[in-house]
Amino acid sequence: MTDTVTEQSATAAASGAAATEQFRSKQRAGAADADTRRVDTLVTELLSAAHDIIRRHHLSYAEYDALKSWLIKVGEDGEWPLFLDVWLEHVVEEVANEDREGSKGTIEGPYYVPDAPALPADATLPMRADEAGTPLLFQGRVTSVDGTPLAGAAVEIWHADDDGYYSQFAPSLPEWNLRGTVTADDTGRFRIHTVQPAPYQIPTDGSCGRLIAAAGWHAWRPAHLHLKVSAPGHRLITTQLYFQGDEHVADDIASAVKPELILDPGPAVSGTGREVTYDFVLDKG
Ligand code: MBD
Ligand code: FE
Repeated sequence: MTDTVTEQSATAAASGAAATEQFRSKQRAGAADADTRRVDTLVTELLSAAHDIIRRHHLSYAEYDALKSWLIKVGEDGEWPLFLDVWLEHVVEEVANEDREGSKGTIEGPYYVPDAPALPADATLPMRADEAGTPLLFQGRVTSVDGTPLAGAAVEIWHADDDGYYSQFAPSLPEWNLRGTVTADDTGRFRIHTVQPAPYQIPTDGSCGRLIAAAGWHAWRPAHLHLKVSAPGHRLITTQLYFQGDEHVADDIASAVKPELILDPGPAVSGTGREVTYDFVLDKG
């Protein structure tokens, strides 16, 4: 999968195909065993919401055909993962995490790859020798909701490069670039040296890009770090962290920003780049 994609150009279809393949290879618990009544309820309500919109807005056959050809193209482009994660996942996440007391979560998005290289508590993410972007030291501590430090917690991190591209989903990036699985030390602390990611623009040449243009929206997500933080006996949190001052922080196309998730890095103590501290609090479970 990875090799094929890195040989292709940075098209919506190439990153869509990689995201579709990545999703197929992951097993979400319970995905296959929904019961008949639940499916009946959900699908009936979804369809009746659509029927209602058609009636209220007098949908024409021309519009119906435009919808049909667009839906076909989403599949051809492999952009279902992108479409769903940008426009629906934020509400799924809201419902899934409404009972948490610890750190806020947000959407996973289409570009997570499990099993990124294992790194020590004080680590530099895999990156090119000439990796562009402001150096960023992201450090903090993982504790339980009762304040107990979580020794050896796993901090999985992945983010876009200075051009807004993710390794494994864009051409000519080394595998695992800017991805890692950091193990916190025996006081739950971690120090991750990386570079500041750039804002992410949804591919404009695919079906999601066509929708955005047709609706007169913009295609941007604010720059962000993606994280999954976990420890034994605790609920894994999937989250993202954003940056104060980013022009898209207030109008993320994926509606995934929360005020608690905005970082404000200062100058690095080392004298090079910036640094910021963010602590994760995990719910028990
Ligand atoms: C991303 O990088 C992302 O995080 C989401 C949710 C959707 C598209 C691209
Ligand atoms: Fe992202």
